[in-house]
Amino acid sequence: MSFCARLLLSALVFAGIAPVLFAAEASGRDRPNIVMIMADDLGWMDLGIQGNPLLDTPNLDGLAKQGMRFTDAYAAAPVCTPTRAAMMTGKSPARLTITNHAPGNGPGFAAEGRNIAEAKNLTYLPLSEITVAERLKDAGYATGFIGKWHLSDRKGAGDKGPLEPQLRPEHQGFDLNVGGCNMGGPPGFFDPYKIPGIPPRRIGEYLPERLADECISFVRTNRKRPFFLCWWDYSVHYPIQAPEALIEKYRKRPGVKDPAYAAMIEGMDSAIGRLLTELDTLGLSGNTVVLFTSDNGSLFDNKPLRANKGFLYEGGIRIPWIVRWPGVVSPASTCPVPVITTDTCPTLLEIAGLNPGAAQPSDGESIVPLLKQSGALARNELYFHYPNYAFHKRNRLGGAVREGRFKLIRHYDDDSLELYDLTEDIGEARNLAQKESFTAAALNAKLNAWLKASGAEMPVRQPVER
Ligand SMILES: [Ca+2]
Repeated sequence: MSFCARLLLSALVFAGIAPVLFAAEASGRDRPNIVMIMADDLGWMDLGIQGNPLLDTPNLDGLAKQGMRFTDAYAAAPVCTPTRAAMMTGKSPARLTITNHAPGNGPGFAAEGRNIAEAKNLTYLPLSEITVAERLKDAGYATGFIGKWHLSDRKGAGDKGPLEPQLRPEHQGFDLNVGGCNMGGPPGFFDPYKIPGIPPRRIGEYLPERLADECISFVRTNRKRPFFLCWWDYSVHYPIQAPEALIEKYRKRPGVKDPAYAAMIEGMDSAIGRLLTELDTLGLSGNTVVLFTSDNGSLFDNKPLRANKGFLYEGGIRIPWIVRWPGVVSPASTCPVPVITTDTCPTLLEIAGLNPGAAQPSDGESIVPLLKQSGALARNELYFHYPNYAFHKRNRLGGAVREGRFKLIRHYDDDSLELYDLTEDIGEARNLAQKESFTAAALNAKLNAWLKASGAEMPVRQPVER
C-alpha cells in the first residue's frame, strides 16, 4: 500500500468507516506472514534481554530490540499440553478440560498423603476444536507446523474416536507437519529420528538446527504467498543437551551453574537466528509478524521468581513474550499489561484481518491494541486452573487469578488462599491474604465465578489413607 493510501486509510479509521476497507485489504497481497515460535520450558529469566547477564541470546535479544517485549506475560498453564491447546484455540485450559501435560498421571492419581484426587482431563485436542491454523488456512495462508505438538495423546481415552496419528497437526489445519505427534519429551537431541517426519539425515545432527532447516525450507517454498509458520521447538526441555563446544564455553564462564542448560538456550537462539536471517535474505522480514514465547516456566531456577514448571507461582507460569511487527510495533518497546497464551489465537486472527470471534467463543483477547499502542484490553483479570499433579512435582492443586498488582492463589485441597502484591514482591514471599482479606475474598469470588462459567472440572477431596 502506498503512503497516500495509508494516510487515507488512517483518516477513514479515524472516521470510523474503515472495517470494509480492512476486509478488502486483508484479501490483498500485503497480508502479513506470521511466524509463531514457542520454546519448551524456557523460563522468564532464560534470555539475555530478560535480564540474565550469563546467557548469550543475541538473536532473540535482537528480535526484542526490533519489537515489543511483554514483561508480564503468562503461559495458560504451568505445563505443556494445556498451554499448547490454548494457543491453538484461544480457549482456556479450564474450558477445554485440557489441564495437564499428556499423558499425565491419570484421574485417580493422588500422591501419598494427599487428600485430593486430581480432576478428569483430556490428553489431546479434539478435531472438533477450530484451530488458528484452520482459520488461517481457510483464509488462504500456507500453514506449516514444525516441532513438538504434544496434543494427540490418547492414552486412557478408550477405543472410540480418532487414533493418535489422526490428531496430529495435519488434521488440525496444517498443510505441512514435521515432527508433530503425541511425544512430550524429545527422544534425544543427537538421535532425534524416532520423531515422525524427521528421518535421519546425518549422525550428530542437532535437533534445533534441523528444525531451523525445516522452517527455512517452508518459508522458501511459500515466500510468494501469505504463510503461517508454527515452530514449537523441543528446546529447552529435558534431556538437557547441547553441542560440546558451547557447553565448554559456559563451563568457563564464571557464575554459570548449569553450563549444559545455558548452552542449550544459546543453541536454541542460534537456530532461531538462522530462520530470522533467512526472512531477511528473502526480503520477507518487513511483512512478517514474529511472535516468540514459551509454554511454561523453567524446570530449573527461575529466580527472582518463586518455584518452577508445574506450580502456579510466577516461576511456573511467567514467560518471555516478544512480538516483532515492522511498521506497526515500536522498536525496543515494552508493555507491562498482563497477557496470556490464550490471547495468541485472536491476536493472530486479527493480524490476518479475520474476525477473532467468528468461529467459536474465545477466552483470549486480541492484544493488537497493545501492539499498536492504540488502546487497552477489555479484561482486567487473567485466570489459571491447574487441578492436576505434575510429573515429579509436589505441587498442590489450585487456581489463580492475576488482577493489576495482585495475584491470588487458591489451594483446592483446603481452600486456603495466598495473596501477593507482585509490584513489591515478585518472589511471592509475603502472603497478604490475612492483611488484605477484602482483596483476597474479592479475587477468590471472581475465580469461583470464572471456574463455574468455564465449566472447569474440579478435583475431588477424599479421605487420606494412613
Ligand atoms: Ca513445556
